[in-house]
Amino acid sequence: MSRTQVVIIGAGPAGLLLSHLLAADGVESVVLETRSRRYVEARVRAGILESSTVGLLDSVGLGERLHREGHEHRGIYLQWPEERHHLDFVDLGESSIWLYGQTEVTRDLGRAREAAGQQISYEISDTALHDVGTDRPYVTWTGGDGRPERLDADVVVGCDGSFGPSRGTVPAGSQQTWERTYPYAWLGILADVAPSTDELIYAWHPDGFAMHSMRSESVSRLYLQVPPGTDLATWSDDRIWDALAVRLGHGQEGWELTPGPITDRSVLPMRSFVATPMRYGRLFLAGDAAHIVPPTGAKGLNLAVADVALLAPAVSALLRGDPRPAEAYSDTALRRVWRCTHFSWWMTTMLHSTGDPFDDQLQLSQLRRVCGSEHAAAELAANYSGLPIGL
Ligand code: RFL
Ligand code: PHB
Repeated sequence: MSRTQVVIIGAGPAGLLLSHLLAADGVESVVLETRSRRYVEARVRAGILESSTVGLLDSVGLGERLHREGHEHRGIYLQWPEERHHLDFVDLGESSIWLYGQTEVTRDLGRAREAAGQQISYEISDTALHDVGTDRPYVTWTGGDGRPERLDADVVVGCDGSFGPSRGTVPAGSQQTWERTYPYAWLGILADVAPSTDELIYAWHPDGFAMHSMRSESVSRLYLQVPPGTDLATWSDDRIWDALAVRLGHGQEGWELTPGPITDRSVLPMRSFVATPMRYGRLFLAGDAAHIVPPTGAKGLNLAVADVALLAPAVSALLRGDPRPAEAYSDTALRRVWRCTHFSWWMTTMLHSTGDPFDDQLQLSQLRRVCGSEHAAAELAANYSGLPIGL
C-alpha cells in the first residue's frame, strides 16, 4: 500500500499549480489525470490572466515566459452598433490584465513540475475516492498499464473540473448546489490571422454577442453567440466570418475584420454553478470542480488559481497540526467565487441578445451607463482586472 500526503485529482491549472505550491511548502503530493499530458496542454480555453494571478505565478517562479511572450492589456473595448468605447482599467485606477493562453500556463506548470520530479500519473481511469469523511482517505484507479492502484493520503483535493468524480463523493445532504443555465452558447474559433484589434472587443449586437480575442500576433480567437446545441456543421467558415464581421462592426469608421484560416472550432454551453461547502472532511474542492462561470467575465481560470492560492497554505497548516486555515478555506474562497459568479452573470446578461426588445433597451442603457460614467466603468474594471487574492 502506498502513501502520500496529498492526492490531487486532475492535472488542469488548479491541480498542477496546487502541486507546485505545496512542494514549495515541503508538502508531497501525487497528481492523477485521466487525459494525456499532450491533450491537457493543447486544450484551447481561457486567455486572460488577472494581475493577481500574474503576481502569484511570478512569486513562485512561473512568470518568466508569461512576461516574455504574453501581452499586457490596459483594458477592453465595449461596443454596440455604431459605437465602440475603450475602458482603460489603468486610467480608471485599476490594474492591467495579461493575455496569455491557458495552454501556455499549463505548459509552464507541466515543465516546472517535471523538472521538480513531481509524480503525475496521466491516462488513468476508474478514479474513485474513498473514506474522505474520515482521517484516512484513499483513492483507487486503474493505471495506464491496466493495473489497479491505491494511494492513501492525509488529504485529497478534487481539481477534476466540472465532470470529475470528486464533487459527487460528497454525500448529498452535506452539499448544496446553485445553478443557472443560459439560453445561449458560444461558437469559438481559433484562426491563423493577425488580430484586427489591439485589445479584446466585447460586442453587443441584435443578432447576438460577438467577441474578438487573440493568442498572439498571428493567432486570433473569436466567439459568436449561438443557440445552445448548435450543430457546427451548419456554420461554414464563410458564415462564421460574415456573422463576426456584422456583429463586430466591419466597415464602421474604417475598422476592418480580417478573416483567416480557422484551425479549431467548438460550441461551448454557458452556465453558472456553485457547490458548497468546498470541503467535506479530508476532501477539498478547487477550481471548476466546485464552480463554473460563463466565460464572458474571463474568470474561470483566475478563480481556479485564487482557490489553490488559499488552499495550499491551508493544507500545509493542517498537516502541521493547525486546522484553522483549512476550516476557513471554504467560506473565504466562496466570497470571491460569488463575487465572480455575479460579475460573470452580469457581463453575460448585459451582452447577450435574448430576442426580447425590452431586454435590448435595458442592455443598451446599461452599456451606455458603463461607458458614460467613470464610477460605473470603474466597477467593471475592478471586477474584470481582479480583486485581491484574499478577498
Ligand atoms: P480543468 O482545466 O477542467 O481541469 C480538470 C482536470 O481534471 C481532469 N479529470 C480527471 N482526472 C482524474 N480522474 C478523473 N476522473 C478526472 N476527471 C477529470 C480533467 O481531464 C482535467 O485535466 O479545471 P481547473 O484546473 O479547475 O481549471 C479551470 C479552467 O480550466 C476553466 O475555469 C477556464 O478554462 C474557464 N475559462 C476561462 N477562464 C478565465 O479565467 N479566463 C478566460 O478567458 C476563460 N475563457 C474558459 C474560457 C473556459 C472555456 N471552456 C472551454 C470551458 C473559454 C472557454 C472556451
Ligand atoms: C479568450 O481569449 O479565450 C477569452 C477572453 C476573454 C473572455 C473569454 C475568453 O471573457
